[in-house]
Amino acid sequence: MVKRALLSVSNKTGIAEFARGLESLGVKIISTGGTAKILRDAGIEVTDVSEVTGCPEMMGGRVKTLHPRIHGGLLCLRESEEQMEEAAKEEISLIDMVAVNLYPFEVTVSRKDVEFEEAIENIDIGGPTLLRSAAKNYRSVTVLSDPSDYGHVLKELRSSGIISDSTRATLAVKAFRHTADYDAAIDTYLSKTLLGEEVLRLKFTDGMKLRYGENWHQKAYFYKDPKIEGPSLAKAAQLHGKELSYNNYVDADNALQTVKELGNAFPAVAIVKHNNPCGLATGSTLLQALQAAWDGDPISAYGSIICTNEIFDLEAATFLNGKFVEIILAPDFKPDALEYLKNKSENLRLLKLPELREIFGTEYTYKYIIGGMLKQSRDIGIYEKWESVTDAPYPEDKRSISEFCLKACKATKSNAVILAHEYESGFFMVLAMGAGQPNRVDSIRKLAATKAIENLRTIYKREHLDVSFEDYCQKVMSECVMASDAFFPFDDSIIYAAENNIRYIVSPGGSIRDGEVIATANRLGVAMIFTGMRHFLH
Ligand code: 93A
Repeated sequence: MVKRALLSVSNKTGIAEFARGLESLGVKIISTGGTAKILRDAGIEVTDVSEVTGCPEMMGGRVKTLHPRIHGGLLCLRESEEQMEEAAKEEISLIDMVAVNLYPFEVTVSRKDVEFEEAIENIDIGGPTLLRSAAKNYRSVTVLSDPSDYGHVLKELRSSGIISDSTRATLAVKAFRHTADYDAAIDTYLSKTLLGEEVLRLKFTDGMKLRYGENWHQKAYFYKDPKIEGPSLAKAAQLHGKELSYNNYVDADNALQTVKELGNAFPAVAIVKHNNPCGLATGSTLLQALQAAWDGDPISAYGSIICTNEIFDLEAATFLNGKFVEIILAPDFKPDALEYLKNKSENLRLLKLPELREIFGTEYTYKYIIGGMLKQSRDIGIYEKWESVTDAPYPEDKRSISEFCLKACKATKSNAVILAHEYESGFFMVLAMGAGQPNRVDSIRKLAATKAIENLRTIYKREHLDVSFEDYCQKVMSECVMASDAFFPFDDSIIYAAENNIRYIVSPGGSIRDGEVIATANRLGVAMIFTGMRHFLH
């Protein structure tokens, strides 16, 4: 039975309707100053807290409800004869329901112009105390800390005359979580303003057990960040296929981040394998971009994760006939493509993420190492300057492909070297990449350059071109752009690049041997840009 309810809210949304509903069920209402006024104005009968306590609200409103007549009424154990006698002796009436929402501390301190005094006055003391007292005694008291709960609580009360044990328990946990978050926000603010300390507090909810971790013998979970804004795997809806694995999350996140780099101007496709975009391309259609991305590394694309900024259509779906992929992540799927892909394999995971075309809301990334957490701002941007450093001028019409190449480079594990090819006017593809090598020369010589030639051979055979393979290869390589994620420590990388007919190179620069590197580029007729921005990715 709910006989008396205390309502004290900062956010007055819906409070009059809620109080009216309670009144109609015979519940007596007690309220603090501002809330009482709103209720009276709405024609609801209210007893002031000061009448209950026998004390006026004092200290400029800092002390309103902090009184034994209130907290005794909330905390008294109904099943304890002794406590009930004590309550009667002290003229404490029981309170069965509390609806409180707190001074808006977090909103206040998020304002740039907030004064310290204003922040302090927005630390609610009485409100959290009410919530905690009510939540502690949840077996007898119903606690509402969120206006979105008014409706269903009233409904329950109307239909059954009581609030069920499970509703009270759920609301109590919610109230404690709310006060914990509230205190955490105060700690964060005061640590910074009073002590100059930054508190790293990350809150993840909805922990979901995964089948296994990176390997079968490892346990794994996925925790969602409830505060995330913009595109994120946490928001993707799975339309079909097997449950996502730990590695799927890692790779799909890379694919998402990589595609986001390319913007929304054209269809773009990233094909990710082992946390590297082995294929990346733009195209005039999704199919064209998909084919070009696939051509970047057809071998690695087996069992890969595909992400695109385009709605997945039937043409693209048909292209995947006979090809094994793990995940397709897209803003949406055309109905016929969805049907086709569902029939293709019962395991193929299809993820729909309408937010995929929106801007990322994430400012920082985190990495746990044993004993601590690393935090850094996201790697945003591709270059700080565009400085042509060689005798051979860097043509302005190579700027777009170079930017594409840098974007691919920054999504690829270090040491990363990317070769990009303008396969059709205005559309680019990763021709090959060298990733994850502990030295840069191997990324070029043993991987990127070798793989580029292999990939060109496949394309050459398929396209039945009218020139010799050597001529085709030389033409493509001499027009392509090579990007390096960090500076060249020696000039050997330039030599290997030139040996493979590469004539355009973008690198951050900044090595103590830059002079030597530039001199070698000049000697070999290579044009080079220094960007001033490194893109290590570990
Ligand atoms: O200043 S307080 O920390 N001291 C109190 O005793 C107290 N009791 C309730 N703030 C207190 N409240 C808060 O007042 C509630 O959490 C609510 O946010 C607000 C409602 O005040 P009013 O009804 O006067 O607008």
